This record gives sequence, structure tokens and C-alpha cells, in this order.
Amino acid sequence: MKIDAVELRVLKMRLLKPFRTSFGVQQDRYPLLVRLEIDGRSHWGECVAGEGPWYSYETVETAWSILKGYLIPSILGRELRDVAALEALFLPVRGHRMAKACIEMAFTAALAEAARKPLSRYLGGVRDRVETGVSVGIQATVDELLDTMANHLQEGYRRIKVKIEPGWDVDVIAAIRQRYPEATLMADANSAYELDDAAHLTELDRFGLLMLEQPLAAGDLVDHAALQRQMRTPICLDESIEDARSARHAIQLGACRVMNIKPGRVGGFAEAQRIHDLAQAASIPVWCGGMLETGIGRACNVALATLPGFRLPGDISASDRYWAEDIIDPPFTLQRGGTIGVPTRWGLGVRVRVDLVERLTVRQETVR
Ligand code: NPG
Repeated sequence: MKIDAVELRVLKMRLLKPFRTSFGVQQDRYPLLVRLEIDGRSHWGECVAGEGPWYSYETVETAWSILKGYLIPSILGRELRDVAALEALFLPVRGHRMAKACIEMAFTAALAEAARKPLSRYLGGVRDRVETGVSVGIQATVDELLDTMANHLQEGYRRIKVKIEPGWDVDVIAAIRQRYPEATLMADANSAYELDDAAHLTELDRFGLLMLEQPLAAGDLVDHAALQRQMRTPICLDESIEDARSARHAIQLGACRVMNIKPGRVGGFAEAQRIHDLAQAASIPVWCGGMLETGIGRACNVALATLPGFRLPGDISASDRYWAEDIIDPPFTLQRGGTIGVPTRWGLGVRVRVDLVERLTVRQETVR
């Protein structure tokens, strides 16, 4: 299979509600899309890099530059038998896994289509619907948070994740627990704490949280292991799991009891599967996180979440949790039991609304 051209686009999309984490507030999202041209057909992918280097060193700008300058030229016009061939050509580029992932995922969807399989089945998925949760940003007041939660629970979401940071943590979780003693609840700190905060974080143990996600710095597996030894609540790593190697190290050190795998963060489906397999072998449950994707990235996340080790609900909410209008048709909707249906069409499985993509585009370039 040969990639004849790659089109890069940045869209500007307004979130229905601003999303606040310990990094800051996000109102507009600028998704970077790629469109691979293979034998006259289009195959879309989405890069999850953010606007600034907060969650990761990668940004929309760095991804664009690395894609255009290095990754795309290394693959254009070459015969690529499989994903391993593509990965081998990307290997000399250090890091930049978000930039690599969007091409890898679009290419894998193209391979699935050529094999006449839905992406989920092509990856080895075993489910036709995936359980979803919802991630709730930091709110101005606890009452607002409780109201937002009430709405999401009523919509049918089964698991609620709340963002925490110093000053918005133990008391907030206590208030939620008082109102919703039974809710499946977890907290995500996005690296907002230090190991010195261990005694404070341990207070979270009394709330029966499903997990505490990424309390300490990305890459700090040693401190996470020390914290996990002190806490009953399972620690889940997200930013720290950059690739299969860091996943292996996290397991060896006992740095976590759960992993969040985002294919768009770790370099694509193949690396995500390797992490999944390592976690499976170590009996560590995994789930699929989200990066406020459009329907294109969401379709990739849904497909990955059908693998057997994805035993916990993901941050794969319905399109209408993020966007007034998603760029795919039909949009993802929340269905019975708080699940999302897995597309059954071959390849990516969703139709991209090219006219809408055109209208939202703020930057575009084709590399041949
Ligand atoms: O539902 O897509 C979603 C958002 C889930 O909380 C979520 N994502 O830290 O995992 C995270 C966080 C995030 C969003 C990180 C955007 C970076 C960018």
C-alpha cells in the first residue's frame, strides 16, 4: 500500500462548555487532522496534541512541523506492507508520538478497510459496544460541580471522573460522596501534586474511589511507586505511560495498578496494543482516555476500547458532550447502559463531513 499524498489541516472548534483542568481552561480546540490519499481514496486521522505544551511537550505547532518536515517525507510514495513498515520509517524520529500516531491510526484504518473489516475487528476487538464515562472539569463552586454531575448521571453516564488540584480535592470529593455515596467515581490530578503531598492524598482513601489518576509528574515512576505503597486507592497512570517501555517500567516498579491508554498519545494502535498486552500479562486493567477529540479520534478510541483488556469505562463520551456539531456522521451517541456502539462499517467506520471540515479549517497544506 502506497501513500500518495498527505493533507494536513487545523480546525477551530468551540467546546460546548469550557473545560478546566489543573493545566488551565480550554474553550476552543484546534484539532489537527491528516488525510492520507491512497489509491484515490481518503483516510482520515486526528492528532491529539494540544494548543500549548502543558499536558505534553507536543503541540499542534510542533506536530505540524514534525509531520511536514520528517514523518510525511519518510513515508510518501513508499510501498508499506504493514504497520511495522511504517513504524520502522518513523523510528529515527525521537519522541513526537502524537504526531506519529495520527498517521499510524489513519494508515491502520486504511489497512482495515482493505481487509474489509471494521477497525475494531481488525485490531482484535471483542465487543460491539464500549462502556463510557465522563470527565468533569474543575468548576467555580462545589454546587456547580454537583449539578453538572447530576446532569451527567441522568444522561446515563456510569462513571464520573472529576479533575482535582491542590485546593480542589479532598473537600470536594467528600461533598460528592455525601450526595452520591454509590457513584462510580474517580479523580484525575494531571500531575498537580508532589510526593510531599502523600499524607494529604492518602485522605482520599476513605472515599472508595475507583482510582486516582496521574497525581505526580509525568515520567516520575519512582515517586508514583512510593505513593502507591502508601495509598489504598489504585493509582492510574496516564501522562507517564509514553510507550511500551515506560509501561513495562511502571509495572516493574509497582508505580500503578491501572493504566489509561490513549492511542493518540503513545504513537498509535500498535504501541497501544503492546501496552495493553503488557498490562494484561500483569493483570493490570486498562481503559481508554480521551483528549477532547472530534469524531475521528473518537472512532479510533472506540475501536481500541473493544480489546479484551479494556475492562473499565473510558473517557469516550458521546459527541454532544463536546460539540454542537461533530465532524462525523452519524455522531457518537450515548446508548443503553451508558455505552457507545462500535461502528460496523469497514475501516474507520464513520463518514467524515468534509463540507463541515472545510468550513472549520483555519490552516491547510498538502504534502506530495
Ligand atoms: O472526554 O475527551 C475527554 C476528556 C477526558 O479529561 C479528559 N482528558 O487529562 O486525560 C486528560 C484530559 C485531557 C484533555 C488532557 C485534553 C489533555 C487534553
